[in-house]
Formats: sequence, structure tokens, C-alpha cells
Amino acid sequence: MNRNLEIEIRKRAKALGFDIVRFTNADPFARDEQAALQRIRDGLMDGLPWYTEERVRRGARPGELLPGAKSIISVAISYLTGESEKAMGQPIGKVARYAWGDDYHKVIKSKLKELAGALPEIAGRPVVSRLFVDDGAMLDRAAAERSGVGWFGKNTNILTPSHGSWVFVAQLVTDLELTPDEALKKTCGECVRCIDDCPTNAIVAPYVIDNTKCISYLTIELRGAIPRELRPLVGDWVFGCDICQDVCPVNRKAEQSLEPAFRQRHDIAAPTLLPLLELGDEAFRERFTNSPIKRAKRVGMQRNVCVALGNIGDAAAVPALAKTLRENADALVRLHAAWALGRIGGEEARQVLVEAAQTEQDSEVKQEIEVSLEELTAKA
Ligand code: B12
Repeated sequence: MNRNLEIEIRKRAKALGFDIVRFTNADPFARDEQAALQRIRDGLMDGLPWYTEERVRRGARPGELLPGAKSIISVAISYLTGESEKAMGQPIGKVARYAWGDDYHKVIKSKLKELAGALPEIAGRPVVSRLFVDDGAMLDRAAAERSGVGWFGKNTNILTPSHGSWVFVAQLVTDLELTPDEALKKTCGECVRCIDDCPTNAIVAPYVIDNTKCISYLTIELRGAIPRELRPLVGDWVFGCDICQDVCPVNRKAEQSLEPAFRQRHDIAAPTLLPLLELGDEAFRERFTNSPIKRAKRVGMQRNVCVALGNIGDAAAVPALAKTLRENADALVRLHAAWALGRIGGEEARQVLVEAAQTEQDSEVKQEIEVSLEELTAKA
């Protein structure tokens, strides 16, 4: 066996653009399996129907994901790329940093494929491997922790000493014997900033997220209505949320990303909101080609835009919201437009709601209009 296997692999992975490269064995992730199963049983992963007990059991056992697995090459790559460029004079929303650039699944998979392709030459024998980044069953953060890529923050994000939590983590499971690195001996100590500052109180205990309250879930994964009581707390986030990372002291000294594919795309990091209400399905797909934002779908994004406009409270949004309430084909979007009009308030918004109450056919939208009107009357 090549005695410099780990050194060579690390060198290749770094040359491909990974910021951190570590190794761990392919033993099961026993603590993480139990924690994830408990989370499902406690209802804290509700709303993610694909996140099943069966998936967790498989994902916690690298040997089931790749028969003959001996080691995991565990990598991280930063997506921290400066501040967002904001247009002036119009309502704008916030997008979580991880979605400012190209779709990270594609970017990272292509790098890991190249790394996998180089392994036989490095090892001097055929190598079996399987890659994972985000969308596979693998418990990505468990591998990142055990290999020493970073430590678990109380917000459940993996914090790296060099790049903070602004990293994607990924793995190449292989049948190579690699000397494992040690897990880091770091913790968040007494710090609870992320817990205190989460507007929806989604971090219900250190290391435990209630998915159903996390703004990231509400704006990306949730397909239905955002619960009424949570809408004001979502603020101006229209895709994902970074609050628990923004307030984290470790992230203050994080190094910047060197990956060109993650640089912010025009009008994505801080999108002007009103034009987004006009997009049809085709235009949405075009605008967000090769962007993680596609996951929210056009309807989900327009729902989020309505909520953000309601929370921003700028009366300049009333005509666009009125048009959305009258014309948008999706009841889910109309319902949130009605809510936003009620939240912005004022005579013009009230008048739009009164008129829509006469014409709206969908019972849930009708009910939202009525509640919003009642609230406006109570406020007056
Ligand atoms: C489902 C999911 C979500 C869900 C649920 C989040 C969650 N906390 O599980 C939602 C949609 C809300 C979400 C949001 C986000 N996500 Co997400 N998500 C995932 C996914 C697909 C699975 C995560 C999972 O298994 N959760 C199950 C729970 C049980 O795991 P956990 O929360 O990590 O909890 C662990 C700890 O509690 C630990 N533990 C238990 N007890 C104890 C005790 C101690 C003392 C310690 C130290 C640890 C510990 O064990 C648990 C299991 O490992 C992974 C990709 C993957 N395949 O793994 C990406 C992933 C976790 N997401 C990622 C990202 C970037 C995000 C967001 C930052 C995006 C955004 N800006 O909006 C937010 C962050 C929200 C947050 N604070 O977690 C990255 C995180 C990278 C990192 N640095 O950690 C991942 C790893 C994708 C990737 N490959 O890069 N996500």
C-alpha cells in the first residue's frame, strides 16, 4: 500500500477546492442514529416525509451504504462570499448564504467524482467508493464530527475552526484502509446565542432543532401554508435562514470561500421582491436554473415573498399584492397575499380585501381575508 495515501488524497482533494479534508473509519454512527430516531419519534422532524427511521438506520451505517466500506474521506467547502449586494428603493428579501451561488450538489458531486476517479491511481489498485452530499441517506454531520472536520454547535451545525459553520460537508465512502483522524475536542462552552436569538425558538434544547419551527424548513421544505402565528417571525427571509449562524461568535473570524461557483448570482442574494410575484412556472425555472432556490418551487417562493412583504410593511407593495390576490392561480399564494395586505394595513389594503371577499371562491383564502379584515377593524 502507498504509505503516503492520506497525504496524496488530501493533496488531490485540496487541489479540487475542498477547504478541509479529514478521514474517519466506516463504523456505525451509534449516538447519531439514536438521536435522529428519537427526533423523529418526538415529532421534531415532522413535515419531512422522506426523513424516515429506515433512512436514518441506513444513513448511520456506512457499511450498508457501500458494502465493504472501510473508511470515509470527509470534506468541507466554504460558501462564505462577502456581503449581499442590495438594490435600493424597493422592498428586498433575504436568501440564506448557502443558496447565493450555483447548486452545491452539482458543484460538490463533480469534485468528489474527480477525487473518486483519482483514487485507484493514488492507491495503486481498484477502489470502490460512493459519494454523499446532502441528498443521500448518510448522516453528513455525524461523519464531519467524527473525522474532526468540525464540532457540533448547539444550533446543530458543524462548526469548523477555520471556516466556521459556513461550509457544506460531504463524504466519499471507500473500501480503502485510511488512518482515521481524531474528532476535535472543541465545544460551544457556555454560549447560547443561537438558542436565544432564533426568532421562532426552533432550537428547543442544545443540539436539538424542531424542524417544524425552523425558518429554513418553513421557507424551503414546507409545501402548504406557513402557520399563521409563525408568519410575523419569518421576517424578510424568502429562502432559508442564517440567523443561528449569523449570531455565532465562531463565525466572526471565518475565512472566505475560494470557490467561484458559490459567488453570489445577480439579484439572488438580496432579491427585489415585487417582480418575483409576477413570475410564471417557466420564468421561475429559468431565473433559478442551477440554483438551490429551485427547491422551493414557484408557488413556495411567491408564498414566502408575500410573507416577507407583509413583514417589511411597505405600502408600496399593496398594488402588487392586490394583483396577486385577484389573479394568482394558486390559492396558497392568494392566501398569503391576503395575510400580507392585512399586516401592511391602511385604507387601500383594506379596500382590496373587502373587494376580494366578494369574489374569492376558495374557502381557506376567503377565511384568511375575513380574519385579516377583522384584525384591521380591531386595530382601527
Ligand atoms: C433535514 C435537514 C435539514 C432540515 C432539519 C435540520 C436539522 N437540524 O436536522 C432543515 C430544512 C430545517 C435544514 C436546515 C438547514 N440546513 Co440542512 N440538512 C438536513 C439533512 C438533509 C439531514 C439532517 C439530519 O439528519 N437531521 C437529523 C437531526 C437528528 O440531526 P442534527 O440536527 O444534525 O442533530 C445531530 C446532533 O444533535 C447530534 N447530537 C445529538 N446529541 C448530541 C449531544 C452532543 C453533546 C453533541 C455534541 C451532538 C449531539 O446528533 C444528531 C444526529 O447527528 C442534512 C444533509 C444530510 N444528509 O445529513 C442537511 C444539512 C444538515 N443542512 C445543511 C445546511 C447548510 C442547512 C442550513 C444552514 C440552510 C439554511 N441556511 O437555511 C439550515 C440550518 C438549520 C439548523 N440550525 O440545523 C448542511 C449543514 C452544514 C453544516 N455546517 O453543518 C447539511 C449537512 C447539508 C450538507 N451536506 O452540507 N436542514
